[in-house]
Amino acid sequence: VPEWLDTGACVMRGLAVTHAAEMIAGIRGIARAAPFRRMPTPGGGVMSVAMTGCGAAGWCSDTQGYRYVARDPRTDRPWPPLPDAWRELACGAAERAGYTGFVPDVCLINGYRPGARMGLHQDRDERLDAPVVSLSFGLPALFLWGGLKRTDACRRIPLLHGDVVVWGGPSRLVFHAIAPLRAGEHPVTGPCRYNLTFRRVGA
Ligand code: MD3
Ligand code: FE
Repeated sequence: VPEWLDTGACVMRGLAVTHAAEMIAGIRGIARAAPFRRMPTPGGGVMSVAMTGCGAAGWCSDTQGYRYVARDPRTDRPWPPLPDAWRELACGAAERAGYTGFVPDVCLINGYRPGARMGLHQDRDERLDAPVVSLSFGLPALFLWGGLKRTDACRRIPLLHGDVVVWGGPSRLVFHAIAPLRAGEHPVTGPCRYNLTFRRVGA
């Protein structure tokens, strides 16, 4: 049952909960081939969130800026393949939100430990004509949902284990952030939160 946040954006509570154990096992497999790493930022800092990914490209940040790259800079190997079952789950979630024909080609995987956060940003490095589908697993997070201007006020939306968010169309460029993760233990992930975002990068 989609809960609409705004035109084009909705949360589907618990939609992925039955897939959690299998997807977390999949994340661990991907992380063996393409380890989680905290990336440098153009501003000279280091991100508190650890990242990896799978599919045709991976998102990278360094002192030069942000971009998608076809090979993992840490290993110089291609990113692990995007599992078909993951693509189908993301496509099905997009369809429930009204986005037909979404075929993601990348999945970015964020790993949060207590204290990790993601500052206010827009996602504009991939195709803007495709939606983004997000799956959350493990510890709860407070998601901050802003507007199209950086200075717009943010709504606070808790994201729990198994929650799915889809956003596209008029909401595709909304500013958003994740507040610092609170300490805790989750029965499936331990002291950790994972967020998977499915996106379209290529033609
Ligand atoms: C974006 N990840 O990887 S996803 C990111 O939980 C990112 O790790 C966050 O932002 C995370 O770029 C949030 C959930 C989300 C939900 C609604 C949005 C992202 C959104 C609405 C508009 C834009
Ligand atoms: Fe984002």
